[in-house]
Amino acid sequence: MGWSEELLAFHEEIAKYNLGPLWDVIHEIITREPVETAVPYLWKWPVIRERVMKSGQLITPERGGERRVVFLENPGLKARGFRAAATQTLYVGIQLLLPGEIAPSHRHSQSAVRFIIEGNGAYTAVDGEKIYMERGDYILTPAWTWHDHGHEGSEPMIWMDGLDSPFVQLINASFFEPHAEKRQPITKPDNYSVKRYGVGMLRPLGDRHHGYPSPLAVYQWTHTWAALQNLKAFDPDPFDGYAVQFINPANGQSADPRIDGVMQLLTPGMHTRAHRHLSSAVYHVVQGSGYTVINGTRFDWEKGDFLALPAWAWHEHVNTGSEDAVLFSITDTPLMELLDLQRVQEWTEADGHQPVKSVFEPLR
Ligand code: GTQ
Repeated sequence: MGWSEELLAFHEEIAKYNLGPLWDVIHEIITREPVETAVPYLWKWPVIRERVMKSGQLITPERGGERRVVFLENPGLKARGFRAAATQTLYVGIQLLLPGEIAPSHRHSQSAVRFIIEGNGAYTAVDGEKIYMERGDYILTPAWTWHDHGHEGSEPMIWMDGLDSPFVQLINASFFEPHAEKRQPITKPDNYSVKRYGVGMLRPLGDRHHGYPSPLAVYQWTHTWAALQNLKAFDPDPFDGYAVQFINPANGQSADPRIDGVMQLLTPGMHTRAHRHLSSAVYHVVQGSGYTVINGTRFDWEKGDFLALPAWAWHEHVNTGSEDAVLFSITDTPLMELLDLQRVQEWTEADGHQPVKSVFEPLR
């Protein structure tokens, strides 16, 4: 840095008193723009699925400290000692529940959302209601609600968990409590929230529910799929194709106040324009095949794969297959908006497309 001997001695002297010189670190603390900590990364589904199934032979949910989950760990964050994070703010785990098993009831200050990948016959009980999980469903476990999972079916059940745990850890806001009983008492009819709010635009007259948490706990695939198909009659969003956000039907806001869920459809040949935003995301490929260019690197994906998009990374999507490609993603957009930190920038050169400088080689 070119500091004089005298100044360096001063740095050492004040350090003894747990004090520091701003001039020595100001450009590390206040960078011109976000620096790459989490890296763009892709996990192949066969790699994940094989390990998740193997975990089923090695550990039970109870012995696993409540849940049997294999999580995505962003190598950029792991290298900095920040574990169990897919992006700076988002955690993603792949959970396995076998027939007859119970993942015991607990609650925590972290918000959780789930996307169902395979199997049927399992439920998640949230706040006194059993919600049966089916492929493609998006399910909420709002912060501090009791939740346990049970399996009444006959085949392994696999789903994606999305939590804001890295963010909650960063601000040291974690609270956790196990329920006194393995299974919380069921006080409502099965799929209660869908029966009352599932249509989405109608509120049972006299229902006093408003605001938080969403009165709808599960967004069933048939509705999501129909919404996307209907959107195809219109022009797609230039950056996201045909995309819908899961909202709280009582207030029109993001279904969970800290984690956004998005489902997007790319028709064959569709190539979106690149942009970047401060919010980060983790994508899961529901169907189809294609690639996403992130900061000039091409990430090829197909059904089941997971892709981490760090904060402030340029990205555009391409469907290279012959069927509609569908991407589910969770983002921290609500957090960034709440904190008034969100920024969005469009890539303006070459019709909105980045030059591709390298191709990512995923572990297989
Ligand atoms: O199912 O409650 O992947 O509490 C991580 C923490 C799942 C859950 C995770 C959790 C859960």
